[in-house]
Amino acid sequence: MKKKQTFYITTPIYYASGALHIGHCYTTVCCDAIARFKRMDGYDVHYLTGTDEHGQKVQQAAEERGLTPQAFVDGLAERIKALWARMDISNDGFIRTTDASHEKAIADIFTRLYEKGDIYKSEYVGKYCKPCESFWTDGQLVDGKCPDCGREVTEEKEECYFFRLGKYADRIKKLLAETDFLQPESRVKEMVNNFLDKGLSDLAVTRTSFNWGIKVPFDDKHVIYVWIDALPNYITALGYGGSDDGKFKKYWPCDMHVMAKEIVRFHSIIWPAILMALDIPLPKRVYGHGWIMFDGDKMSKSKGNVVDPFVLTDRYGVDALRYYLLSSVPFGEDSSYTNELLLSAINNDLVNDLGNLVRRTLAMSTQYFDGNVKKPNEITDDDKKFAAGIDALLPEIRADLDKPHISKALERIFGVIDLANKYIDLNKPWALNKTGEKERLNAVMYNLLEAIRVCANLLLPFITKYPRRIFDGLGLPVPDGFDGAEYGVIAAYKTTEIEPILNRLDVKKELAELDKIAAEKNAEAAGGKNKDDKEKEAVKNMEEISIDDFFKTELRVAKIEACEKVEKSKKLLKSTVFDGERRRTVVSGIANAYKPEDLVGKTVALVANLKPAKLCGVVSEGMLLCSSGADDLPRLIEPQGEPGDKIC
Ligand code: ME8
Repeated sequence: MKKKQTFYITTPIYYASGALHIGHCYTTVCCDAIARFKRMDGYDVHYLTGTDEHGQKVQQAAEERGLTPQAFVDGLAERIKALWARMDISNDGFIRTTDASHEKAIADIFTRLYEKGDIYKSEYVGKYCKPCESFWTDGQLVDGKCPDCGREVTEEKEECYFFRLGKYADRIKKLLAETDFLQPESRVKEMVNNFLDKGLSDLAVTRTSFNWGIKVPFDDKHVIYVWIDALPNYITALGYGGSDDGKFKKYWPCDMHVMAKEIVRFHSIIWPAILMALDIPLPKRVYGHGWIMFDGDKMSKSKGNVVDPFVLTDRYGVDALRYYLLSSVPFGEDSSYTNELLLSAINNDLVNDLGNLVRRTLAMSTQYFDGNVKKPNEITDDDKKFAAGIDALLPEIRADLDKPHISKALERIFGVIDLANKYIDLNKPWALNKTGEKERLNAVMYNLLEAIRVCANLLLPFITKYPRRIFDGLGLPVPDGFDGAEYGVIAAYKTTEIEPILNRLDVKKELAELDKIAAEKNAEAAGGKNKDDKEKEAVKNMEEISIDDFFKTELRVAKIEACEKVEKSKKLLKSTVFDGERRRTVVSGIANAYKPEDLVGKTVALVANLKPAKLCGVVSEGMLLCSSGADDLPRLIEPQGEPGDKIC
């Protein structure tokens, strides 16, 4: 048997710092459509996505919630996997940068680059914000101040390791200017004008100001910083640097790294330089698509202007959101999201054009032939033109997806759907039935069923549910490839009617509903139940528990005997509490609500059997229970009783 050609495609690994939104869905669904298409087209595909879980922001976010970074990212990774399951993402791999195999491979890569002289130790000089413990570049500062908290920054030095990016500048310039490595073309100009022509300085690749990350193996004061940890995920996920690198040998070099434009620089300059330094072949293509904008702004977790894909798919189904994302955003360009656009794509394309074509055709097939339609012996010249349009689809879409012009591919399929609807109006099957022209009526129905079949076949990579139902209606198995994606393949049909894709939506009512949901969310945010809460929800286990599970938690009355601020943290207080038997240290994220001196003497509810965890360098041996209301301020639960009393 001929060996299949491989095709390796990746999304960025998304930060595990909050819930993902339809911007992330966009990249992931685009890659999914390409991966599914290639699989059906005979390729041996590997589709990788995952999560970027290290770094200062994740550490801070976890601490603010009183969680260990690991517990925090574990919860988010599960939530992200649930989103991809919801969106019918067919990824073959899911890498987390906290995977032991990744961490080991990164430590080895770092050592190798150091031994080779491509990483060296020096001093980083930059603008530092003390309260945020962050270095910023001049470009990141806002009015010369810290972009996070708005405070003054000072020039500071920090010992760190550098990657010799400058050494590879010429090779990278050639790569970008002389090959089609980076696409679309407009991104090449951005990279050359904004970065390469200005000269590439060496890149700081370690930090000492936080510790949630992979330690430099030979200098554990240093944590390997962001890009050296994140970018090689594309090879460590294939086993590079591990004991089984079979997948690396099979799938590397990558065929297509896909991402939005803001991280094209890292993928088209830093990533090739790292690979050059490691003597690893370069990926074949880096594709930087545009942004989905919301109210004229890039949709982003931190700006809170996100649209929740769970809400949209709950209301309209996965096909609707996948179709909207794939059809309404020309790949490479920015595009605005509005509820109106989503609803009009659903009503016009899915319900009116596709849904009606299928409903009408299957209903007529039942009515006129009891579902039995045969391949005709003869078709007219106009039918032949119609059939030629169907036959042209597969090669055209294949070419579109290589670019990859996904919305164009869908436009072509919906073009044939439109022609088929017109074909019904032109050939008037009801009139042929009336005049008893059964043979012609059979030919017309067959042509329509063939158009529907080929379109449903070609839609399978893009929308995952309804095309499968169409095959039920056609009385055929769902194809796993495109072998039959041409006119005239089926000798005889036995059709049945199927449930519609969706009922036509009342746009006014839906807009009001979506506005209501948004208003509720905004009200929550204004009342303090903001995105942090959503993230907290994301990491909460929402399953019901049994009474036995509940009793696994040991709750005790305890007394706070001493309390002080945790150095280097704005949110954390460190209390010494007496639990009736012993004194223990408990760290709580309550400094925004209490002064340390106010807490001394308070009787509190203690989770006494919590596994100790290190928060901002302090080992916490329990947790103090709080309630939290609309103002989002924690209020300590103050039970009655004496230290040591059980709470149950
Ligand atoms: O940058 N429109 O992670 P991230 C379109 N961890 N795409 C969007 C989007 C929008 N409004 N918002 C997000 C990181 N995306 C790093 C990547 S890779 C080695 C490390 C998509 O969570 C788009 O693909 O900020 C973008 O590049 C990515 O999410 C950024 O995800």
